[in-house]
Amino acid sequence: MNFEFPALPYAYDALEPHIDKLTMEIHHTKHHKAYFDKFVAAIQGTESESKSLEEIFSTISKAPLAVRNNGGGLYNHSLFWQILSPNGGGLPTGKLAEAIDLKFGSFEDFKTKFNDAAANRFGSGWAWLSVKADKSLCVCSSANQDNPLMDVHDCPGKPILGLDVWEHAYYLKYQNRRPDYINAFWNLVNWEKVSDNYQEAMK
Ligand code: MN3
Repeated sequence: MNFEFPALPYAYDALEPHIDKLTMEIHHTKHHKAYFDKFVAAIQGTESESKSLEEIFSTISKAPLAVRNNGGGLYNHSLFWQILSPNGGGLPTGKLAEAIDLKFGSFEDFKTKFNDAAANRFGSGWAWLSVKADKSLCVCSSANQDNPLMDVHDCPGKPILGLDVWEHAYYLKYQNRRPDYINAFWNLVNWEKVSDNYQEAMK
């Protein structure tokens, strides 16, 4: 079994005031942990046990819904914790900044597009910045715990930045004000990590 439940790379209160301690604690120890446990249970004794999440996602349309939902939940949150940081915010730099300008015109235009994807995702889901097969960038959103690595997704690619817009990600602090949570998110983005993800996806 090559799957593990990742520790949070910072303290539960480290993202205050933008994301509160209780939300982070419940999100990691209850929601993320439950996806992990249910995913492990769903693949036990199947050939998926020896595959990577990326491999599993590439044929997810043929997998049981429990694998899709919980495998997605495991992967998506593991990425999400990594691209947040108490020292985050600011602007991307280097090759990633160039690629964003090339694709979207400017960082502000990219941000508007990403915010729209996050705000307009009806119900539960995620907003993504991905690298497509042709190595260009793409902003999109997905329902539930789907992601751009899944063969069911309409904007396939390798996600390098993701935002959880399930109510469990923001409701305790922001209640129905999803746009306020989305705005606060930009103060936390770990652009160094997103740049690393970008370089990895460009290989
Ligand atoms: Mn979540």
